[in-house]
Amino acid sequence: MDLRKLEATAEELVAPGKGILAADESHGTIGKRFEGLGIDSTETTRRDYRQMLFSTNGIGEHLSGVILFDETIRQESSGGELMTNLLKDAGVIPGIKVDKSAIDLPLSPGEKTTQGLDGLRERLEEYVEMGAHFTKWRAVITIGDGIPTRACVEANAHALARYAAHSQEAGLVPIVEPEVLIDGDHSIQQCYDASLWTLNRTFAHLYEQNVELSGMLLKPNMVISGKEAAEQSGVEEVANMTVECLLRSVPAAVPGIVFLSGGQSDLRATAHLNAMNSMYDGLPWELSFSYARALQERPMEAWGGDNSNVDAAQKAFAHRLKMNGAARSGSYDKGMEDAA
Ligand code: 5MM
Repeated sequence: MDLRKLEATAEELVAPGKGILAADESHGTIGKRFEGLGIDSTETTRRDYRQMLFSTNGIGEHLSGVILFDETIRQESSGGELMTNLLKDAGVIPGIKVDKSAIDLPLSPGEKTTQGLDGLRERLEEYVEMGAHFTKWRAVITIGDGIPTRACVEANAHALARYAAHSQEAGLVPIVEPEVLIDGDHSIQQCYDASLWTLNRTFAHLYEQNVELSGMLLKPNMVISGKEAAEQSGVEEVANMTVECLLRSVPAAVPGIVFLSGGQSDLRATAHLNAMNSMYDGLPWELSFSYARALQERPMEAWGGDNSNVDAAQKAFAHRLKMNGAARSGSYDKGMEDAA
């Protein structure tokens, strides 16, 4: 394992003013997002949509990397160029989602575990050949009546660590994503407790599997109240509770934390990241983004399945990238939204 190379890639992914686009929706997930807008999900529409994102002018200014889905890393653009080359031409690093999705955890109603470890070594070798430099694996933790259970937290933390070790062995930076879901009516304190537990156990397993912390990135949820909670957390409260939770669980050797947006509105996801970066100085890790919905919601809506809307969609995408690029240094202001 070339640790220096892993560290250099991880550092590039959290370079100042830049973040990651998660464009790794499985067929089921992108199908759901397209369906909500009346767009058919076919190999061609998925390609056209992602091609629109990747060929947006100047994306390299605020985008360090893109997480791809298996279909996309093998796909060519309508002009016959590999999709990964569109990214490379823009100065953006291609990465790949390598989990094979979350399934029900046996004997643990309401909980999930993530599959995909079998055959992972061989799949990673192929992704290296195809030009990937980093990988991602998502684990799902649900808050509810009596859950999460120890069985769920341990199973997911163990799988994340096994995946991360495989990824580093292959020379690919792992992005370890333990997501405590926003779904439910739980309080922000319950989210804090579940996140702290999950993160501490995840780092214990990463240590046991010999994962080099300086050659990985963490992709966690923010600490936030449940979507259906009567009392909704404020921006400063989310920033505070999130950073305090991370300070108590994420070793300083980890170069960066790239948040998922998890179903927050795009403006809230930007405001929360901005608040963390403006309220805290001298944190041991970079605080950045690896959003899917919070970057894609508006461009997807503007595109609407019609390639004659590409200009408007790319404008919406470039704008969200610029806003989150500013949030990286705490220099975002809501007034910047209207200046577009
Ligand atoms: C939580 O999902 C990840 C981040 O997206 P959001 O910012 O929208 O929360 C995302 O990378 C996710 O892993 C992909 O969308 C793929 O999910 P599926 O369920 O299709 O594997």
